[in-house]
Amino acid sequence: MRKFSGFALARETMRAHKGWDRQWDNPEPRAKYEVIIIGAGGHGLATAYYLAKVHGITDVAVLEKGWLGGGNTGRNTTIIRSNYLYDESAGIYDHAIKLWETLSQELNYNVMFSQRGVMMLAHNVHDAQVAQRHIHANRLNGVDNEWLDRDAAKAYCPPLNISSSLRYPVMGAALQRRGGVARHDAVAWGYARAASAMGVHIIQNCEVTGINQDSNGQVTGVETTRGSIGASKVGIVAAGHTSVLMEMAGVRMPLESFPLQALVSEPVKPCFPCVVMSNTVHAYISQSDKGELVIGAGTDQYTSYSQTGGMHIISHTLEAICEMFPMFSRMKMLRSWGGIVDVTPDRSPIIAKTPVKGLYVNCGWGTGGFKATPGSGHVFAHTIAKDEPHKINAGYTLERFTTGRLIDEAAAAAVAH
Ligand code: FAD
Ligand code: PYC
Repeated sequence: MRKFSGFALARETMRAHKGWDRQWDNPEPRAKYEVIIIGAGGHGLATAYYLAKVHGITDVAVLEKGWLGGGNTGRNTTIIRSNYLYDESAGIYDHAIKLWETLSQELNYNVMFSQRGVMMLAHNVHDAQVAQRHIHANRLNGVDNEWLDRDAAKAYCPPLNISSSLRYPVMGAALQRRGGVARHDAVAWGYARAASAMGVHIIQNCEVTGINQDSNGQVTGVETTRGSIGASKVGIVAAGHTSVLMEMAGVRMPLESFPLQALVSEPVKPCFPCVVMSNTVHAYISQSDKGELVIGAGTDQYTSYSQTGGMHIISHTLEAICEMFPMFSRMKMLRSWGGIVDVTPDRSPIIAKTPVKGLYVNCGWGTGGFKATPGSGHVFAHTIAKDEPHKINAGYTLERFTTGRLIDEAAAAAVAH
């Protein structure tokens, strides 16, 4: 991957994104397609791309109620890592990192993937033990992760306050060097452009309002605000709204929807070298290529479809950030926003067939699905094309919530939810 610096980076970004809104067709919907994907976020667009690229299925429509990338894909804080505890998670998230590593070349679009390292702080003995358990489990799965003592954490991230007088002093950190960030909207645009070039229709301002089935329970298409559209396969990839759509097909989902917030500061010169997360104090931070500090909080504690969240959640996060990084205490907030995440009881996603023939679902990514975008699209496309899961998503079934074979990654989620 080429490394850009300063001015060259800005020039490259402008070049990559110039005319982005004209780089794919925005056609009228046809009466029928082979496959319909509901939701033009990163996961839906990646699914369409891999259906076309890997499986040769180009008769695909991606239906989006708003604008492409306007959901969580355009609202997230872009942290990418694969340092999860369980085998299923290591499988999907590391599959995704490997795809991230060549995604700009694959899409011929600079998604600005930057492997600057993700450091997760430990503030007490319990945190340190949990972090070390993760490190060992990750290594057994071939995923890089290493323990840094307090001074090594400070050397990796000089703005970090390691004073022992902090409310939650830093005792050390787990560092995944292959982790990092990417440019969120470029991911959506890159997949959209590449899928469109292979014949996929991306139809914005087209809300799905019903899912049609024949008398055998086979999907036959969808109702939308732009009329009925037929298809024998439909994939739902509509983070935050999955249970509403699945209910249209008569399936009740084990999901709850919560607002999750983030904010950015005014832009400043490069001063923050990596990504730092703390589960214990519910705060994480990185610096975007535009210079803003990107800061995120935990979810609100009540279910809601509002794309904003409680002020007390971000003020709690900012208290923690200012204590860990005192040099930021006088910076101004530029904007804050929220997205709706859907959360399963075991905090792991569902990427699966459903009880309705021809209906597939990809959801439940909670606070952490951006990092999975390429891997999720890749295995979901396989599931739809072959009508059976890829080995990487074989465990991410809907049935696990009735059989009890849970994955249970809550502790590795890194963001309270
Ligand atoms: P989306 O991008 O939300 O796409 C779903 C689309 O479906 C939307 O565009 C929506 O309009 C559309 N839709 C919904 N209903 C309908 C309908 N009826 N008809 C047609 N279209 C419909 N993850 C990480 O890995 N790292 C992070 O740092 C991170 N930070 C986050 C910070 C915040 C504040 C938030 C909100 C999320 C964060 N996430 C993070 C989670 C991540 O953003 C999501 O898991 C991921 O982007 C989901 O992608 P998606 O394509 O499934 O969903
Ligand atoms: O899953 O790493 C993550 C994450 C960071 C911020 C929100 N989610």
